[in-house]
Amino acid sequence: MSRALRIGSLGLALCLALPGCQGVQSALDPAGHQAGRIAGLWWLFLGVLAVVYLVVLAGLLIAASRPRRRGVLPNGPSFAREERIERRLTGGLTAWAVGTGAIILTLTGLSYAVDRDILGLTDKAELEIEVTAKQWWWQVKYNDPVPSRSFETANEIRLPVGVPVRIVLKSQDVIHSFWVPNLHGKTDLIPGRVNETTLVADREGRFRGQCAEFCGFQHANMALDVVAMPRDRFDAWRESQLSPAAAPADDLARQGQQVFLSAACVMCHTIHGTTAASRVGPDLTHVASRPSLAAGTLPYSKGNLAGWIADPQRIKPGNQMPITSLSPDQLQGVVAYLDSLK
Ligand code: HEC
Ligand SMILES: [Cu+2]
Repeated sequence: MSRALRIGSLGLALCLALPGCQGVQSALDPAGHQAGRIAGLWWLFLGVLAVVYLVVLAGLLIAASRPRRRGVLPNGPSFAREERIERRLTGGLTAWAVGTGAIILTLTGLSYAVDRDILGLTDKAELEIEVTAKQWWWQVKYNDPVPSRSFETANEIRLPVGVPVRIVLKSQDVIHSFWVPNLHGKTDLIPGRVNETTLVADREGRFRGQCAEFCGFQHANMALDVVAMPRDRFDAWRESQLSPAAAPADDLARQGQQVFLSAACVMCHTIHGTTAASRVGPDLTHVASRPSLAAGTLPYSKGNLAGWIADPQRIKPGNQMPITSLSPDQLQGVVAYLDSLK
């Protein structure tokens, strides 16, 4: 056992020494209770199975390197000697079988215990966030018992540190899978079915997640971030998201708002405080406060926003947003308007 642990910690040390192993997206850098239990189990499996592997290999090497006995034993066949060898072999094989059984049973029992422990958080959730997967982005709704205090964002989940949050998982089209490795294992999102998982973050940070079930052409561009923040900052953020969109502050943005509300954009997007109230695409009420566009495809910047609106199909071919033909002036206005929606 101590040997397994030593091998485990050697692996961990090696892993942490490699750039990219710790940091943004790794099941081996747990930031939440469940991910911690899963990582612990993973290291234990690795350690135990590595020892088993080495023992089997050593046995194989010893057996292969022993000279083969040829012909009759020097002293001639001896019944007592055969019997001794037979007894030793039987003892050895029995110990091996019992050992294998014990290891398998222990690992199974521990997996079960970890599973129970992880599920035990379900009843403790204090907040509820509904995540609907779509080809190829995540709609994120913060449900509140008071409907007017519910709001919607996209491709980013914010949580208060230390508070278990129930994540209700739905899919609109095909099977997707919700996976934020630093916080928890995977849960599938299945059309016509509601699944649930619970997330809790033990420390502040931004943890990258992604769709973990191949769901079509742009599956790889279906990322989401989980941002864990202190409770007071989370509450302040929540209040800011609840406010309707900022009114355009200058002529360019005002002209941009007009274009947005008269072009096709209004058929698919919501901006609270305006007449745009469609839910085909992401809610844009506070789009400029998000770190990325189109589910992690582009980092948020004014230039990328313009590039996306000008030709979303070049940036993320096959996605559900068509090209809307806008004149350069109209595009400039729309970008100025959306960029003011902090
Ligand atoms: C047919 C529906 C449709 C129309 C019309 C449409 N969009 Fe979209 N839009 C979408 C969908 C769907 C996405 C998400 C694409 C993805 O990430 O796969 C999206 C994404 C976006 C995003 C990125 C939001 C984010 O948080 O990632 C912006 C900004 C945007 N649209 C602006 C516009 C503007 C401006 C117009 C009008 C010129 C427009 N859209 C027209 C459906 C539409
Ligand atoms: Cu997906």
